[in-house]
Amino acid sequence: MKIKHYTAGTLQEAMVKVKNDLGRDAVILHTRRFKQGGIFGFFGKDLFEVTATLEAKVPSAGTGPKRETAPGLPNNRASALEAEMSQLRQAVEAALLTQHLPKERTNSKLKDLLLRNDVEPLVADKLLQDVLRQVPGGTDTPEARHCLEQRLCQCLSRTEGIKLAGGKPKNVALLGPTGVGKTTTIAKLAANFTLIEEKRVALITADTYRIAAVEQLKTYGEIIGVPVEVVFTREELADALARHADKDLILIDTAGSSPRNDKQVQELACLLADLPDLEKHLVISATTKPRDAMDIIARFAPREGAYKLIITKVDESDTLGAIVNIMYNTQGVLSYVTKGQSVPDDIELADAQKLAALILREQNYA
Ligand SMILES: Nc1nc2c(ncn2[C@@H]2O[C@H](COP(=O)(O)OP(=O)(O)OP(=O)(O)O)[C@@H](O)[C@H]2O)c(=O)[nH]1
Ligand SMILES: [Mg+2]
Repeated sequence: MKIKHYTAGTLQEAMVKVKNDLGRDAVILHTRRFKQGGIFGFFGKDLFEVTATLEAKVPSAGTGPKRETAPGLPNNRASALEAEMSQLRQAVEAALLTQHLPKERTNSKLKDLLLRNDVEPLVADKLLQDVLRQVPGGTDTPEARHCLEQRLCQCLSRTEGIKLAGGKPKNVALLGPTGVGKTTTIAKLAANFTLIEEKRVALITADTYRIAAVEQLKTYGEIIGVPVEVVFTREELADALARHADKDLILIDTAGSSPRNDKQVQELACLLADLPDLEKHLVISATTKPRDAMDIIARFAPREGAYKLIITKVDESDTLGAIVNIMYNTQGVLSYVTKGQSVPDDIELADAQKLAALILREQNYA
């Protein structure tokens, strides 16, 4: 029996060497991981060695002629080893299979496009699977592209801005991490509802962590011509809301909190808990890393569907995939997209068709 050893940086690479050299009938006899180089076993490079042969076919347990037990090994130990080898072989073959899937499935132009847009690989795969179900001919056709656009639209279709209540004030609080644009967005909304829709608006800020934050909102209030209240407690917030019962819209600014700071997140939740008819809009920057965005949503809006999402700074991000990831993975409703620092211009209602088209054309709002 001719036994050969194959070494590589990963087990998969070593197995590819085995398959290339011995073909698919290679029998794996042994695998091991070892370190090369380094000092006293430290800092060495991890390597994998696969020992394989072509000639000694190991019959599978329970089938074929009765085989002889390997010398020195009791019967049950030999079959345990055999089972282990068979499992290893199956695992390696499965790994090799995914490595050599037809290009169409793993590397289509549409998938590349989604990945370039920072859509997470898993989300991209799921979207393309849906496309393939409707257009079985493959993903690199105009039909598939059209179908993907529709699928993206569907994924982004939960959109709704602020709907005024009529007869009583609509209370809207913006919350989210620091510096994402909460106060600027409140100014944009206040200006649009006051100057364009001619509604009565009041602003309340609960961001008393920084003097500058209060001054920032007061300045916007003066320019737009709307009253601004500063509150420190839940009771003061409830009183301020009651004082503006004659308004159409009351926008509440909150202090930015780190999602990792439990105390801040808890304080914010307490401040806003049980307020009548309060609509919460979670503000997330389009530049946020996908994993961080999911973390922010989990921390600030743990109850699914109980919040709307404002995506800010889309002008600062090259890609819009972050919005797809969030909408695919949550039940949130998109309300607004902000696209610059200019008040009141740089805000618009979230529009699923526009977002889907921008993603497919690899364009952004800038
Ligand atoms: N490019 C860009 N900048 C924005 C946008 N929205 C806000 N900004 C800028 O982001 C910075 C922070 O905005 P703020 O509104 O103060 O953010 P915030 O979330 O209230 O910040 P904290 O109150 O400190 O948590 C400012 O320089 C804004 O002009 C946007 O859509 N695009
Ligand atoms: Mg602020």
